[in-house]
Amino acid sequence: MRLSRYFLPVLKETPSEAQIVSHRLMLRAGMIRQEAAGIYAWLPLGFRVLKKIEQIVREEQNRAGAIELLMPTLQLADLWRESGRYDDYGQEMLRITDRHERELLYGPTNEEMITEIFRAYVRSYKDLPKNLYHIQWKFRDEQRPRFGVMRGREFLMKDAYSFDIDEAAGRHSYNQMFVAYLRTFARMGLKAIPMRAETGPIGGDLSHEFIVLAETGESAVFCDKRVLDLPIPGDETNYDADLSEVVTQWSTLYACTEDVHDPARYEAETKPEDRLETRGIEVGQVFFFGDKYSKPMKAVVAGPDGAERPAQMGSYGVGVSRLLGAIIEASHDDKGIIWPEEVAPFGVAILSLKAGDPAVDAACETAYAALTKAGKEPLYDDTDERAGGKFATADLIGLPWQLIVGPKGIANGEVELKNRRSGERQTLPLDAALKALGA
Ligand code: 5CA
Repeated sequence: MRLSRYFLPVLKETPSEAQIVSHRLMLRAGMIRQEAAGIYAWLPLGFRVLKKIEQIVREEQNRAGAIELLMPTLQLADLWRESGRYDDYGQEMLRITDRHERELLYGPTNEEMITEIFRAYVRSYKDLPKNLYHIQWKFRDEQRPRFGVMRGREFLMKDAYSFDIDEAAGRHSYNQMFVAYLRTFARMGLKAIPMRAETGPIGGDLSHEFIVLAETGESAVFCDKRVLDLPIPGDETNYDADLSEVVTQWSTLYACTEDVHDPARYEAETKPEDRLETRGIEVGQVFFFGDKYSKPMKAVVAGPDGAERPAQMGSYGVGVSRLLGAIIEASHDDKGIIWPEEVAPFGVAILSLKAGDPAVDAACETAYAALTKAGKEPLYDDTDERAGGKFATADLIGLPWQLIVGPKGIANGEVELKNRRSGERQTLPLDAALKALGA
């Protein structure tokens, strides 16, 4: 992409309404624009990162055996009356009436709808297990939308729903998602710790929140810090095998959010030098709730004995749009964002220090073509802005690499390559720089 043709409305000033660094940086880097409290337009740069995050989530869901579909944002109120949650949900639910006076709502979650779909088609244990997911916008009329995309009212969630014949099989589905989450967040460069959690309006008695440690997080957390060094399951993970060992390993050391924190247990189970008390951002939550929805909604399946029983269910959410904020909280400096390679909106910034200079233009064009061809998604700053402004923008938007092309260097056939994270700079021939970037 050539910056002269792109839409990157960076802000020079720090927006005063933003209280935390990720919100400030997302506004300054021209990634999002607030359209109403807790409701954002995703500007091109923010949208690219959102799509990268979504794709990682999708790949890891698919790898774990979940199947993607897409449900609508609007749901019938009557469906929610079947589970009894229409009245329970309260003011967080956005209720809408259509021209025929039918009551609708903008979905805050999809347990009811997926259960309705499941019961329409599945009758037998032979069709189980099934895990269905979608990546769709949700609406929760949060009392205090804040921190930008971190606590929005409209936000993008991946939500998966598992159906099994009995509790043991249901736990295996839970474990599959647990392991998939460990891998998903690690691929984004995050350390997300599973912590025992309350189940709130979703229900059930088994649940873990996946928490990224950050001082600006909304929940206080207490954990044994050895949990930070546990290994992430690798590419070779077999999701059909028994995963309970991995889940046990990750859920044995003390790790709790304040809602379920038990000071006496904490003291008994941790050594003083291992205690870590900080704050965290919840980027995902998994639930196992058995027949909470399948029973009232009559989603029953026949077992091998012919007898019908309600399916055993779990649900598994990832805050896709919240993850942008969480990643920035975990990875930035005083100059701006530092994107992990896997989610960076572009792979490399090509900074032309003298647009219009034939030798500089030629070198930049060569680099742009080679990097594009190699799939490195370069963002070529071909504007006539002064060098200082280009450096500041490049640091602010945080692409992993900067390829700096100036007239003096090019006279010697050389360019500069800067790593955004380490700040390390190397002067080297253009060919060598392109090679180092994988082109
Ligand atoms: N149905 C279940 C799992 S599919 C569910 O809704 N779980 S949840 O309530 O925990 O939400 C899933 C994830 O969505 C949370 O872990 C969080 O990362 C994200 N999330 C929840 N509320 C918001 C919000 N207001 N803004 C941004 N992300 C949110």
